[in-house]
Amino acid sequence: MGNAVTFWGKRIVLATACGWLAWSGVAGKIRFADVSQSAGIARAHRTRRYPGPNGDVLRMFTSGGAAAAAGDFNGDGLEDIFVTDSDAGRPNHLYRNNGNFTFTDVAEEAGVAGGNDPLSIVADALWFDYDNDGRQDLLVARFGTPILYHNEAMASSATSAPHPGSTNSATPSRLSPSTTTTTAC
Ligand SMILES: [Ca+2]
Ligand SMILES: [Ca+2]
Repeated sequence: MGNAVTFWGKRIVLATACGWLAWSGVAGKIRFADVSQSAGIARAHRTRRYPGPNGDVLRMFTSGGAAAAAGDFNGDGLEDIFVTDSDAGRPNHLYRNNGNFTFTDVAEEAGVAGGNDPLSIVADALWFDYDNDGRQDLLVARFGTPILYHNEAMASSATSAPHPGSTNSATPSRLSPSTTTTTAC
């Protein structure tokens, strides 16, 4: 009996909420606009190309390497975006959020542009603080071996203090490949 009351109670609450949204017009006002061009992040993902009769099939797999990961790598309170590329020698992109609806690609400066070498193909990425030092580190998954980048320094903004344990404080927001973890996928 109690479960039945709970079930119908939830149905009534849900119906009331949907009715309110329809009546208020809130649901109809939700819209998205494509601002990737003006934000500076409109770059096409490229797949790895292979010669031979099975080249197209192999290329299809690397098409699945188009990925993006959001995280505040420089600790300024603004979410930044890491975007993968999968073609041989092509750089990944680390878009630093400028806070004014634009982004700047700082992948080379931060040391995370690489990874698409002859034996490995960048496929995905994840921000997380693996060593609990308060800085977001970056795991780049590849067809091949993954790369774990340790975040070496905080943001270059005046409001961010250098990390006490940093060995690379002269290069703000640099991420270095960790030597503690590399295991095959
Ligand atoms: Ca940020
Ligand atoms: Ca960390």
